[in-house]
Amino acid sequence: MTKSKILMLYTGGTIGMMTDPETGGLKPFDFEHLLEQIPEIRLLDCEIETDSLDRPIDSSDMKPEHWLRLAKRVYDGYNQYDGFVILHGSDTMAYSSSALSFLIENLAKPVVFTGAQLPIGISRSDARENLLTALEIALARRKDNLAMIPEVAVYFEYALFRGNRIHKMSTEDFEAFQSLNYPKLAEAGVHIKYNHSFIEHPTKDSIKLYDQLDPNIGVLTVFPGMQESFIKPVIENPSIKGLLIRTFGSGNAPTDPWFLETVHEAIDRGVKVVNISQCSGGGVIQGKYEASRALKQMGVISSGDMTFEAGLTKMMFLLANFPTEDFAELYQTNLRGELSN
Ligand code: ASN
Repeated sequence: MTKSKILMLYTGGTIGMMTDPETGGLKPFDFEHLLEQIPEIRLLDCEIETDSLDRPIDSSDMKPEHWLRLAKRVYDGYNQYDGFVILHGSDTMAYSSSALSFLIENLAKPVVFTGAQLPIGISRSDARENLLTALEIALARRKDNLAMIPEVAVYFEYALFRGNRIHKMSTEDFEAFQSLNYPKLAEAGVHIKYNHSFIEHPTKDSIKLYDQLDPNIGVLTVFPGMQESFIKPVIENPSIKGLLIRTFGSGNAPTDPWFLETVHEAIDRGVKVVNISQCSGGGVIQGKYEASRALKQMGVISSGDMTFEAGLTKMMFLLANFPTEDFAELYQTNLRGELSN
């Protein structure tokens, strides 16, 4: 029997960082260094091939161009490998895992993101467990030999999540991520227990790669006391095609007439305006309170229970790849498990 093959892609992040002796700050180090620290990888019954960004980065420097490159690398290697593990900084991992979930349609193999809160070289690091279990998950098969996780997922601190359902909640806990609106796909203890009914079914349709994202979007976080002079220019910016308004609670916003009028004008100009909550759990229900009724009436689109990261990357994805289709309808359709019906 031939051994399963995994492609491990290294983008950077704390997992492979070392302290720069000159500045005292943590900075990404090369992949060889990281692999040397985990000799246990060789004990796994599989072949692992590796690839890395030319220059590993702190994930704060992740851009849509990187997401397109990662998605293309998965697509190009799709027939050659049984699964993919992407090592990534935790700061923007939720954006990258969401973006990849949209860019690759009909995925039937695992794409598992992981990283760490402490660098691999530190004795208390969470990197070793995260990486080894992510590899095991990428290798896991069901009884019928299909991949156990045919989706983009994130493994961190004994839990596997759907990639477009997570949010980084803590800079301090090893349990950095949570998925408040969707159950964990698996939990790792002595055994890895898969939550079968919440895992996507592998599809028989062939995989499809989308190769565009439109970053011409704006984000506006509403706050008590926001001033017209600062906020209006953001909404009136002529180059934005989409605007995400981060609202309070279940989609509520200040009802000042200048604010509502400016949003209304943006919609009239053709800007796709989405209502997305500042809360991590629950979602937007426009019209539940008077404070969101006007937004609903003027055509602001509800993000439902999507995370901010999924809502933002979905907007970039739809604007670029479906410019002539009904944005509101597609945005409010569950495309990759990112939205509850
Ligand atoms: N700044 C790091 C990054 O996102 C944080 C981490 O990986 N824990 O690249």
